[in-house]
Amino acid sequence: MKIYFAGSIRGGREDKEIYSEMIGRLKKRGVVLTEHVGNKDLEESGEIMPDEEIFKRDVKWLKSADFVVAEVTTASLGVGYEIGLAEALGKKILCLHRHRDRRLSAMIAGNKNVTTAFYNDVSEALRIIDNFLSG
Ligand code: 6IA
Repeated sequence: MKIYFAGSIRGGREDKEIYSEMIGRLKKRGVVLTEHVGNKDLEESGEIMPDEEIFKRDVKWLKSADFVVAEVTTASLGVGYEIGLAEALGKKILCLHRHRDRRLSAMIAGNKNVTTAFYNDVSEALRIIDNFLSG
């Protein structure tokens, strides 16, 4: 099983520890194509790779993925783009959002092709991930 994990990079790295925990759980279930998103040393300035290469590589990975799991609490243009593309490609998509934080975009919350789940703490998010991958 190939899983594409999406999380904010240039949108802000406040939740990188949460991404890392989610990726750790996802790795028990399959191959995570985008492990770098949870890398704590990865900063907003970007990978040492031209943007065009990053874009091409990520689109190729997204096309090959069975599942897309996105943490969407921190708004990110890149993550929004990936979700839209994943929908167009007919992927199974789970978007996780922390309760009580900023309100989720209607373009995600109102989209019936996307499973949206709110969580209070990481352990709850990990349970949601397990259920989604098993369902
Ligand atoms: O707009 P954002 O940068 O927040 O978009 C984040 C999303 O786009 C993630 O889910 C990634 O899959 C993808 N993405 C954006 N930038 C990169 C990147 N280089 N490398 C890999 N995927 C990326 C910049 C990383 C750098 C900080 C070392």
